[in-house]
Amino acid sequence: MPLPGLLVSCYSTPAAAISAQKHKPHDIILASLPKTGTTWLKALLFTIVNRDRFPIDQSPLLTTNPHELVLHLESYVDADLVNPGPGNLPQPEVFSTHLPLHVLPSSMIDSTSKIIYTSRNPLDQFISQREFSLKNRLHPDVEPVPIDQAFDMFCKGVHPFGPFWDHILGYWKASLENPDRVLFLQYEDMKRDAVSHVRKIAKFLGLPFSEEEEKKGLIGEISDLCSFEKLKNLEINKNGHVHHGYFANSSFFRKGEIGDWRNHLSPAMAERMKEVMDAKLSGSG
Ligand code: PAP
Repeated sequence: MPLPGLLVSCYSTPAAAISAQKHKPHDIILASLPKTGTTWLKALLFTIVNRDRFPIDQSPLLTTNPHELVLHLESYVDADLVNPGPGNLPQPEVFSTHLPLHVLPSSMIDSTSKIIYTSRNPLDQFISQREFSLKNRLHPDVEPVPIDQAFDMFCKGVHPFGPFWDHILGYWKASLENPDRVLFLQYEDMKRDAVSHVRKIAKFLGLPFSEEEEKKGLIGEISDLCSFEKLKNLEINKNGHVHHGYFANSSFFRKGEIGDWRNHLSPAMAERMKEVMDAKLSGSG
């Protein structure tokens, strides 16, 4: 069965999940559904964690796509590597995953790894994912699913790493039960105030900014370096590909806006999503 918007990813397979189960616990895990702010958080986490190694004007982000700096656990299924990572990664190591919480390796859940989760309005996520898939057609001979049908499937939870409500709720509940271990973020909040989120993330990771760093404006510099406009316009992100050459770097930087769904979906579709969210998320806080 085709997935919404031709969403066939190179790592959304049961084998990938099983492969990820074999991995060792890592220090920092960035968890997300696709298209909820993963690239942005990868840039931020890499820069926050490595701020003593790289001055902002010499950041590897200026010449490397964020997906090459923070690796994706499930991507290693092809190479069948049990413990991924270039080996010379600084501590703490940062990895990302799109797996739902209940599929994460138990060693990771039980360990002292910190988990940062990013969520996004599902309507914007759906459009972002669809546009990405149309840009990166892994099977150009297969006709894209019409948007109405894709949306219907999405609302029924048929999409990679879905249903989205289970994905969100799993990490949300974990963040309530273990606020020191799981930080739940929202893309929209970060867009409104990136600077305070940089501070919050660093504190959560146990790497708070010193008074001196605050004074010299490092938080603002990190926020600017990782901003949509800055990253999108870097030469490396205008050209090149990641994930075994499947995905154009530029396609990870489309619009970076809140509410783009309004340009693609009808009010009736939005109403349907509201009903789904009311039904699935009500009472969760
Ligand atoms: P991924 O899960 O495949 O890595 P992810 O990075 O989560 O994708 O999502 C991409 C979205 O984040 C895009 O949204 P859009 O399609 O609505 O435009 C992309 O533009 C947006 N994005 C990427 N980098 C940033 C950033 N630095 N700040 C804000 N939004 C960003």
